[in-house]
Amino acid sequence: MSAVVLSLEMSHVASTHVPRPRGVAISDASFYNPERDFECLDGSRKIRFELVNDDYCDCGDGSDEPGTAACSNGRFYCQNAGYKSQHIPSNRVNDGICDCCDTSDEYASGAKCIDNCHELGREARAEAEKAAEEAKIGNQIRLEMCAEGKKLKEERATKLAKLKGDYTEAKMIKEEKENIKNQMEERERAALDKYKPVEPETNDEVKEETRQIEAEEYFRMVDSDESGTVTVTEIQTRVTFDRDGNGVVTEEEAMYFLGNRDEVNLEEFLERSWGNIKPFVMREQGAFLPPTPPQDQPEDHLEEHSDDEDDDSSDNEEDLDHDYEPHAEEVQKDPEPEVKYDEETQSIMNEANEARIHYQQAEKDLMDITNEMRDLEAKVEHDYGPDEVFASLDGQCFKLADLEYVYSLCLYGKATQSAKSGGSEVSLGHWSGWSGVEPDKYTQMKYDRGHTCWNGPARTVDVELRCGKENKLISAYEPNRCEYAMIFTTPALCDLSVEAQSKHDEL
Ligand code: MAN
Repeated sequence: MSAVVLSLEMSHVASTHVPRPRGVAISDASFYNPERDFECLDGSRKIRFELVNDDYCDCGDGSDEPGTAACSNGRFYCQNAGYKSQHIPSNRVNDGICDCCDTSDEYASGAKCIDNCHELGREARAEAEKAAEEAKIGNQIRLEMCAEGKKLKEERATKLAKLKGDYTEAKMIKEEKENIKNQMEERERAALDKYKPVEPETNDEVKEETRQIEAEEYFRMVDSDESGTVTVTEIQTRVTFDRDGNGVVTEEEAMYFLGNRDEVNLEEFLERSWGNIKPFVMREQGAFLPPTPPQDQPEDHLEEHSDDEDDDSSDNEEDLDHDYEPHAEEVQKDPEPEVKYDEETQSIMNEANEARIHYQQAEKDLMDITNEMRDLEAKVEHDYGPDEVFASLDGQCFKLADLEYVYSLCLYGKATQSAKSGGSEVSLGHWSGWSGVEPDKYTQMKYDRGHTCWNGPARTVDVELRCGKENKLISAYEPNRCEYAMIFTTPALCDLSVEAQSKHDEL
């Protein structure tokens, strides 16, 4: 039998002009020399050449039986002329199933195999041509993406340098405005002092004691959660502290009253806050009597006057009084006399308000610059691949719908899933980094820290990137529960020099 098999092998091989036993690749032909004993490819033993392909497994690595199914771990080589040559496990030889398109694996089984290598080759070539055409177009776009990426990098560096200058300037302006504001507030406090009711003559000790009692009472009232500290939030809930009368007690306004702290305890309140708070509380309570209270004016006149004031005055003081809701015991009283300040005090208050507004604007400008710098710095840190090719994709989002969900992928941002049936968007993950293995680092990206699955892990996405003539999300699925996979085509990966190299390796 072995002689028959051997002769068959050699005659088959003769047609390829390289004499080698059946199932041996051209590249391995030199190991199978009929003039010499055969040495198993793993070097484990030597056998007579006649024992190669004798349908009996002698080598541990199966290398003596490449053309029979005698070894469980051998490999059979199909030439597949007209298509791609390949290796199949040798135990599939003559098993009645056609594995090789040239039918060579079923040489003695009687299986009716048809040689369709040429047809497969034609199809593969057509596809390769299409892919090459796509890669050519993609490569052109890739070059444009690189140019855009480099431009973006330069623009970002220039912008960052400018912002650093702006930051220094904005910080100076803020400090300047803060100084002006502090000075104006000092003047405002002094001016408002004039309006304090004349207190009966008391000695200093009694005065201090009264001050403490009053401050403590106020502290307890404002400390609504009775935590022992008054916080910015607690201050913000009281209209008394709306200094500029715009209807909102800003954090900055609140901090002013807390002596630039987030929260104060009673001791600190007495020391730092009460001095700032007191004039406003008194004003709220109507303690600053107008120099000439319109006592004998009829009520309707008073109201009219008050409306007029509200209408044509941008003065915040009036707004503040207007917003103020009296306490229950005060509701019984007749309409409170309109608090009027002398011209100079009013003008100081207006100037103080203006100074506060300018300071707030300067503070906002500085904050905007800081935020912009932080965003830019994050972008400068990003790895945009060779020649910044992926930079222009930063922030771009791509969507894809299947039967149940709409998936979205924002590059360098986050990936989401929205059920078509409604409900809130589910985060599948945030940009984590490139996860491909060198030298193909830029063919995989990872998004993680998505919404946690019920009784499961936080969602993650692995994105595979492929060369394509457009940036497009072409596939999104969930291979394992809460582990998602996406395929994204991009011209960024259509590098013709790399393409040409891999084609060459393949054929
Ligand atoms: C949602 C979707 C699914 C996911 C389940 C897990 O229905 O996010 O993709 O598998 O939650 O409970």
